[in-house]
Amino acid sequence: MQKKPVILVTRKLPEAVETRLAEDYEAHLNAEDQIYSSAELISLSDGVDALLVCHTEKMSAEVIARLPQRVRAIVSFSVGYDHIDLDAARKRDIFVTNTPEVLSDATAEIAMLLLLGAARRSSECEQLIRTATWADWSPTYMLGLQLTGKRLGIVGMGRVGQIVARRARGFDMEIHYHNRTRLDPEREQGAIYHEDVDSMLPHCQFLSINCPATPDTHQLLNAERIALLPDGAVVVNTSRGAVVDDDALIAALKAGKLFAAGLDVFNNEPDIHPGYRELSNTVLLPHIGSATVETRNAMGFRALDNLDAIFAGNEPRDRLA
Ligand code: 8YV
Repeated sequence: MQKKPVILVTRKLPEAVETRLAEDYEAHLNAEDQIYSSAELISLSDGVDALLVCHTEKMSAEVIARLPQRVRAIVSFSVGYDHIDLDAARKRDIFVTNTPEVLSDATAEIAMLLLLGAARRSSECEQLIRTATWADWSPTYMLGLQLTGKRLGIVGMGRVGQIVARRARGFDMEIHYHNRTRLDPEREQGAIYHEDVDSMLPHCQFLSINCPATPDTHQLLNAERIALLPDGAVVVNTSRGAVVDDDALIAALKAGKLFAAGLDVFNNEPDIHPGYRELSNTVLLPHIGSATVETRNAMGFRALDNLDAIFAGNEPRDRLA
């Protein structure tokens, strides 16, 4: 009988996914779910045919260069791939795959939650209840902003961005977007295209960041761009923290330039900029965009489909390198 490929699984995955992994592969699971250092990743890759990683594992050029020769694939349990140096993988002829599509709905739901939560001050309100400091009701108490009928700008009109647009249309929002390329009219669904982000920002009473983290989008939302937003705008981010300049966003939230922000992703997770915690006008979530049972199972199975294709000698569906 042919030997099963050996897979290093760097994080604990949903049970159904680990069950299939253990059936089809010699899977080295991480039952304790401890985060491996770069040195541990390299030493644990000894005798391994592929790595199944999450965004928590930084597969830098240095790490990839030091992986044992036997490693043929890095299969990521994520749509984002800013944690993997694709050029370094190509140089080593290592396959790299991600898990697009299956997490778009769940992530768009979190964007809606953040838009609503930031606009209606949900964290601040809940805090009042939890700390037993809710004193009274009054006509001017805890006033927020309404989404209905407002203008929403979307930076990055990929799969998630398009679903955010669809959901926001249900709130009668007018959709503006910036994307590297304009969508065809069928996918645009009446959304207003802006060739450059700076010309879109003055229209955005609400802004949703849905673009990937790349060198081009690094700190895209900086002090100059925040200044272009209308006073009292709301910003939400469900893509990557690297797209935002934390100091600039915190300063704008403190100064009242922005009404609120809703963030699911941060620079340097989980040791986020402490300034966010001190602000009452932030809704802060611990990177749970794709954290539903259905979606995490689907991400795992999609990663396994990619692995299966690679070890069957076929082109994996979600090949990045
Ligand atoms: C995942 C994400 O939970 O897929 C992504 O890119 O940001 C998250 O939704 C995470 O990356 C898992 O590795």
